[in-house]
Amino acid sequence: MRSVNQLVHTRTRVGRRHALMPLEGYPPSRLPTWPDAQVKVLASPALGAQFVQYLIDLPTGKRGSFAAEAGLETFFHVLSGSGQFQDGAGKKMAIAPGHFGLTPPDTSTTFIAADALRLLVLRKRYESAPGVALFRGIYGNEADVPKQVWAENPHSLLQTLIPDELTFDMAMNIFTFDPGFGLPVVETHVMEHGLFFLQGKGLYYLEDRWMEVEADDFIWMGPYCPQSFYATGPAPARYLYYKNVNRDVAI
Ligand code: UGY
Ligand code: MN
Repeated sequence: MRSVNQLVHTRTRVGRRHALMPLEGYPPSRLPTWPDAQVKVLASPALGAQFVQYLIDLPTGKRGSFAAEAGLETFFHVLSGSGQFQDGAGKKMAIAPGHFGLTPPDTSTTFIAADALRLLVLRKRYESAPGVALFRGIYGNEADVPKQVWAENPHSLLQTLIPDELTFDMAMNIFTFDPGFGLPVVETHVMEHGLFFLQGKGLYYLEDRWMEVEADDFIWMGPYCPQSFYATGPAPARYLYYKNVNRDVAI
């Protein structure tokens, strides 16, 4: 919250196929299954996205859950805090910063905060494909996921949290760019992104404009939104982004 002496000028931009939304602009809401949490709905179909992404602040000692819902898969990533995760398929794990998981459709997910948890959660309708078996839940910590040199440039590193296998219809990746480095072209593609900026700052190209971005910004990029990025400032820039992958286009 800004002080009463400050201006309300904003970097927020919402367009037909992109949005840049710094966190300060989201009023928190509550959800029936997360009664004690402050929830920010970062992206939803109302924006144009074909997924729902949440930022959830769960206070110490509290719990929240998503019920099993037909066809909906659930990804989570722990930004801060610690506690317990369990899903309706019997998976249980202690969670701390960097832990993530992807739970298959029709399975509940529950979180209990030992120390105030800040979670990113993304839910979408799983797209099955003929001859492709449904995935099993996958869980880990970003610290254990190798940083691979991306685009033949050791100043741009990519971590692929979900294996690039046909059974998965989504990617969740973390980019780390040294200052001055980024995407070498303006990309334009059918896949959409939900992007949470984790660290540092930089310039993001969205649609037809360069925009300043920094930690705690959320960006939605819809299909065919022209996009590019380079890191500025003294520290590497890191962002976690969702991408729908591995499926044909319904016509
Ligand atoms: O995977 C991607 O499409 C990625 N290079 N896009 C992005 O970072 N905006
Ligand atoms: Mn992209």
